[in-house]
Amino acid sequence: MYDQPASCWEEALPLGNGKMGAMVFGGVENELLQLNESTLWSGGPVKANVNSGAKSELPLIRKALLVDEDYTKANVLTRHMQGFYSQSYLPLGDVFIQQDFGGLIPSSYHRELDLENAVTSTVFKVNGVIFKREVFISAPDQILMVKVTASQKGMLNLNIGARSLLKSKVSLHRNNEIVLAGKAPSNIYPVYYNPKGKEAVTYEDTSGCNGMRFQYRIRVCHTDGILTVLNDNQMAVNKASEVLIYITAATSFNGFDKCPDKDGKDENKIATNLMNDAVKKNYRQLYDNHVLDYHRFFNRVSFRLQNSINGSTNALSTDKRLRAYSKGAYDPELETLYFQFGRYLLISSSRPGGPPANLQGIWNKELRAPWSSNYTININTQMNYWPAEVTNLSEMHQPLLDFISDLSKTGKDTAKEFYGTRGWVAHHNSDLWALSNAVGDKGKGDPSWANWPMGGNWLSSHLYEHYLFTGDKEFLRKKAYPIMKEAARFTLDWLVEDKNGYLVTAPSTTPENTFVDKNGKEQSVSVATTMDMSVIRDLFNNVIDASRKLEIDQTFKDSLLVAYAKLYPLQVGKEGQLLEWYKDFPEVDVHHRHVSHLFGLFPGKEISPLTPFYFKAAKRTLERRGDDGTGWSKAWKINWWARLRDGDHAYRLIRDLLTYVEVNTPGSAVGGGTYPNLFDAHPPFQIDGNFAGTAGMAEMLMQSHLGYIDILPALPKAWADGNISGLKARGGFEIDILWKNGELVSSKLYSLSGNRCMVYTTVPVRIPELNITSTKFDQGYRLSFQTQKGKTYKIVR
Ligand code: FUC
Repeated sequence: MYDQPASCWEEALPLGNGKMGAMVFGGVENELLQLNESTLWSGGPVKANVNSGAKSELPLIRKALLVDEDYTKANVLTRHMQGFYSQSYLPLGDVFIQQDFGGLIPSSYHRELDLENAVTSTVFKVNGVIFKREVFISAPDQILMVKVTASQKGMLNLNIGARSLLKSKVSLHRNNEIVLAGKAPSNIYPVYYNPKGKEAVTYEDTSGCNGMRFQYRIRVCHTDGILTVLNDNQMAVNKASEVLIYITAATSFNGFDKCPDKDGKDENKIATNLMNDAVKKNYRQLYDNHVLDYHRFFNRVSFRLQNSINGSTNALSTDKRLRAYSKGAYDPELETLYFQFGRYLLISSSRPGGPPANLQGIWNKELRAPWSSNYTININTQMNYWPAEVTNLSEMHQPLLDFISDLSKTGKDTAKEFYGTRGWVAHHNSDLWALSNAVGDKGKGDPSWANWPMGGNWLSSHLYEHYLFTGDKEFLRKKAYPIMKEAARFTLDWLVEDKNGYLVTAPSTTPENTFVDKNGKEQSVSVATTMDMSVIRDLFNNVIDASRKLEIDQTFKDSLLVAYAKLYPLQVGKEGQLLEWYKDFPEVDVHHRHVSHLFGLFPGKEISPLTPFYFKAAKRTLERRGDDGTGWSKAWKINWWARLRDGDHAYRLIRDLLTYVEVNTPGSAVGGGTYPNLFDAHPPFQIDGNFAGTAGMAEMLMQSHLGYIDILPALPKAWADGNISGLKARGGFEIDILWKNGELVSSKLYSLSGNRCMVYTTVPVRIPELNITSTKFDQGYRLSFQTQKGKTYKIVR
């Protein structure tokens, strides 16, 4: 809730249905809806034969690394293995609604995003008339709806228009419809890359495929007012009491491998048909459809902490509340709001059939957005999906799983062309076109980020996790396993032996971090970083498990088991910390935002209380790294501290993540937090921190990665009383937890698949119905029992 219009984008409120996105500003005289369409990107399908010389560099790089230990030479040569940059996610355009009050200040003003129903409303009073605007974006009807009303008859006068940053034309149809139609650029360079003599944004195509077409349509109807056409891009409604504005959008995107221009879909037909279908329905019908659909997902989980159990007591607007919280105010309800906001954002930006949520979800206003608002798969894209399964939004994971399937196809060509291997590979960046090569425009990118061939391997774990949570064996057999297996096949070919007989990766980087070599020089390319080896162990484990579960591919599984035993293991350094590199190299920045070598602690499971030596080293690593970082870095740390079972430290990072960040703070590698609209601040805006914040809170309350359900593993003192319901655990369980005075009171467990269940608690518990009592185990108590599919089990003290 806010008591002023948004004065900038980071104060505006996001709406979305996975396909269309809108930022609603709530201006009194100038309302702005900044629109997005999730398939509107620059470029077209990835090119073939990108860098024919790449492969021949590999033996030279490996010699430089494994024989000569010449990291400078390896760095220079690794650059020769780069391809093109990814394309950019684009803004669609604006819809503006002007109401002229002669500059009068309204006597009351209020705007809000209602998370319970996914609707924004803006209400204000001028000259005794109450004006109200409600906006929502429906998934079932694929329509953005705006309803504007005045409390007195005929008092509504407004102008409506459209504009876009992209090459486009506005036209008026049938006197009540504005159509903005345009064309996306065929190439956009990332904002950090401006090669001399080349245009950063080009519409002209040089390679046989023009950029995609797009359009959005704004139709005004169901009004008692008078409609007039003002000029080419605006119309007016006068003397109305109510106006309904219907907005549809479409692009010609027709899949990652089809030219969106010559082989594109008919965007005009799509947007027109959607419009014609929607206008047959009135506001109430569309609203009811929307809310019914949204509730199906959002209402699965509820989370309450002490001060929200009896209803909200905080009357401050959200921005003021965030400021107060940053200064130390105790406000658990803001924390649960942040948790649910993350779930809301995932439902709004990632829907089955559409592309996955990108760096900004689906909300972007810039032609050249930070990091192209692309898929950065050395952490950010994966992070977006951390809350998907555990917070009971499995369906929203689907776009990522489909995207991985596309990537495995382009990645097959990249593996063959660049490395001469079987299987498929992806690096640190991708886009709508499932780009899989190392970026850098053939040598201009820094290998510390560009040349990281583990993106596909990491993403593959999402396929297996989806199976673990849903128990969907058909999905595992038909979709997940073949992709995971091909990633493992690439990896088997990619690994080489070092002089001690270990299997290592070379060249190898650890996302975006650098070390100091023996000549005192900063380096990034070396051998067998901990991140590489951890991701590979995770992948091999998953493929081995999956092959056992499916009872297939024994020979391949055995080859993985043999290779697994030879993988270069985790290393612990002089200070008791987990090493990030093959050797105990001095670090350039001990506080670096990436802590990739803790992959095995989270999201992986290699490091846990079951491996106390590494568990302790992981803790030491985090202590040395410190709590500061970008938004996503802090959010990752919540998850790590939860896995370290230190709820108070995890809580400290929640407080850090919810630090108010001033909107115009320059982009930075530290200083992350939260903007007034609760969007994560890298800074700048990047949505991953929101998602990982939500996932981290769930991880503090329940974990299930070690084959048992761990209830309240990292409950902070600040959350002494609370309840959560509807979390999901691996093995197919839904869980409700109620706790008081920092201790579990009761829990309900619903069995979705009829699997055996093991529960770990910090207090003794029992299941009266089954007449079983927990037994002491390690630091806590353990219950193990067979469940029946569709049955609920009540666990009590
Ligand atoms: C990685 C991170 C940056 C940023 C970018 C999108 O490169 O290191 O901090 O999040 O992705």
